[in-house]
Amino acid sequence: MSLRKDFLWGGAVAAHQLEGSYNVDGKGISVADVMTAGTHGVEREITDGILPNKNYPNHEAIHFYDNYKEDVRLFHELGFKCFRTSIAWTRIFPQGDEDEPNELGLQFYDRLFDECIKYGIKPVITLSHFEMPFYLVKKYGGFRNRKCIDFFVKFATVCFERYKNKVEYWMTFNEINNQTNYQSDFATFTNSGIVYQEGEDREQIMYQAAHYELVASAEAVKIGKEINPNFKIGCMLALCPIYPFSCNPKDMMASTVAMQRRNYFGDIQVRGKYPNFMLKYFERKNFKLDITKEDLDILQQGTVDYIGFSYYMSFSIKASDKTNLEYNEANDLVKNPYVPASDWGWQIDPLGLRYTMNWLFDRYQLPLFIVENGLGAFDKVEADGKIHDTYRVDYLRSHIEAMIACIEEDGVDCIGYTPWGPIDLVSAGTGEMEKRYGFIHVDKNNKGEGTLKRSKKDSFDWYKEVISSNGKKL
Ligand code: P53
Repeated sequence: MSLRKDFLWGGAVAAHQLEGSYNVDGKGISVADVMTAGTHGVEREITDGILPNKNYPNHEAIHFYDNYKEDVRLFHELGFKCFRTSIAWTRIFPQGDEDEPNELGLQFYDRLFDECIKYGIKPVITLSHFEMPFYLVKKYGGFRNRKCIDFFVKFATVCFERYKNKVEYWMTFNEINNQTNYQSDFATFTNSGIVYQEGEDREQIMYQAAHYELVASAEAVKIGKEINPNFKIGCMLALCPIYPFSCNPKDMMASTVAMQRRNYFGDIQVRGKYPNFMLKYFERKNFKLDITKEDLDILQQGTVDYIGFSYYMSFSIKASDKTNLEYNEANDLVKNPYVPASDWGWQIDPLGLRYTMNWLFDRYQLPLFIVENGLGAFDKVEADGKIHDTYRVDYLRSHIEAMIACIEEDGVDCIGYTPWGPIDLVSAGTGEMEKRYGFIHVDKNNKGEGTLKRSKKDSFDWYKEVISSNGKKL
């Protein structure tokens, strides 16, 4: 086994992190539009609407909305076979509960997809990538409300119908499992539009929202396949494997539980039903969840075709007395002494990608699609005016090597690789511009200053060769 001839090399972004033009052509305000810029260690602030004198980095981002032609041409120069982006929900349904979609928003994605297709680049589309309408948060409480299932399904249906001849690969919810970190205000807000009130049982609310999203995802898959049976619709999981800290059987069991708890979403999206360990957990916690017989039927009818996942880092866990029953992502994870970390503390572990691919393929036997991977790093323009980003190349090379070994030696079926942020963009986690992933540099700093001019980093030529040699020249 080796890389397929049609292996989908490309890059991945999300609408809110690069488009800008946040209030243009009828677009509504999304959850990303009410988040300020933070830094490593300083969380982004979630404000109640757009307030004066705050820095909202997604409002302008890198102005891809007007610059997409130049950027797609650069992607073509890199040799992209595909380009993963999302459709900003608020361009299509500005508030989220309208009867009719916004035609100007739909037209933007027609232009963008046509531009990609012109160069033979397949659009790979995420429907909901941390950018649900803020109005749905205010009026309905986000995905704590069952009504959001219908709003999402309507949005998905409109997109499937409109782009059925332009887009083949879809994903429903980006990193749907990130919200298991319910202690963070950020994760559940970006995934599900949840704003917690004092004293609420956050965990129960998260599982309820997650359930509605899983139902919405399944219903969308089902409808999508009716609209075009050739669609490939995947789930999208943030796969951070959680290793046992030691070979102490208790650490091993803690790792098993943590992996189950973080990744049960995939079990449902692939197999169409809740795994027993989750049903038992809900029972034990005495959660009162609204899960109906109809919901369970829909989950079975809308299973996915492939496993889309992001891989950036691995975690590890040390058992505490109560870990097995009360696993808590925020408290139980520990630093791994065997791997280095990025400037943002993300543990760099290329072999972990091979482990993860095996774990996913053993579990699901479905094709894998690595739809995000990369190193967020500070770049410096050197005296010769260029960025010599060897650290970025080192990171990507080691991960691609692990991926190819996994395909060739372990026989894992993997259809593509789209590293995160081929062009510098706004960080989701911190809102910074200077946490950069790109092969293409964008002249803009954390304060929002800069010309937005695009230029190639050293990694640009490197990745171009990787693609043209189909992974042979690394
Ligand atoms: P940033 C956390 C953990 C793993 C992936 O992240 C994550 C997050 C959220 O921060 O998000 C994904 O920009 C996400 C992208 C995001 C990318 O990883 O924080 O799908 O939207 O930009 C990188 O460095």
